[in-house]
Amino acid sequence: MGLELEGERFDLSAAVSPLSDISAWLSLSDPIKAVQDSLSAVRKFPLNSEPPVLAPVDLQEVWASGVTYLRSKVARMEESEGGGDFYDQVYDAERPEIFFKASPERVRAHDQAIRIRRDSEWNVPEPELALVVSAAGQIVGYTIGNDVSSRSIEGENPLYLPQAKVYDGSCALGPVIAVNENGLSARKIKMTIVREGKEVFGGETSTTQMRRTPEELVRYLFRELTFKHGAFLLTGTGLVPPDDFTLKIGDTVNITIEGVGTLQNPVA
Ligand code: DO4
Ligand code: MG
Repeated sequence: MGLELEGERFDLSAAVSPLSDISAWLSLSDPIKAVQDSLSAVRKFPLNSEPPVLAPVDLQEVWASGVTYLRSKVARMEESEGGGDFYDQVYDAERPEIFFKASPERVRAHDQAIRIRRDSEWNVPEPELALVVSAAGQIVGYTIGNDVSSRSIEGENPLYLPQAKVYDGSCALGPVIAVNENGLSARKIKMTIVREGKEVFGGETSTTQMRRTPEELVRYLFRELTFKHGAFLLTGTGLVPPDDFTLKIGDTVNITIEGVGTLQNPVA
């Protein structure tokens, strides 16, 4: 694992052995303090080369929250062949929508290709703030998640949700984890989609539009599940391209979250 400090990169795993990988870090009792305590040791291990950017996940499951932004609720009610009242209900309900999104080997890193399903005609990226959660249930950092989804399969029948959401290349995470030292401040989330050199979609939202708090979502996820290696939890999308838009092979999706960076993925 590497650590970036004021633009310089260091070899965190060489400096501090409990920080050898993401699961070792997330199983510590206080992962944020462990990073803070490493700061003087890590400066002795600068990284002089440009290491490859891997997805910041090793053994963690990726879960996702849904219908946490008004824009998501409205889009899903419109696409749903059955009218989609349940989206309206879950938006206001005490219990949030939380679903399994990806096992680690299905997650794509920054610059790796995400995929659209070959049996789906309407496909979109979903730019989401992803919470990095320790084994103890503490939100220790943030990264960027892309919950790539089939709107046609999801709209046909809500029982098809796992097929709309979970398939090879349907999730990207990265490029880095921003350690959560001060809680979640308002962050802009921006997405552009580029096709043959031209921007075909651009939009922006903010985490202030989220109807639920990150802590509330994590509390529900951890109610009856344990995560000995920690977990990732996507917090839902507030950006939905217009209904006549579908992703195409060859597009590039760029998602930027303030304080985290930009996650870029070509579509295959
Ligand atoms: O209910 C379907 C999925 C919702 C979702 O993924 C989102 O709101 O981001
Ligand atoms: Mg989503």
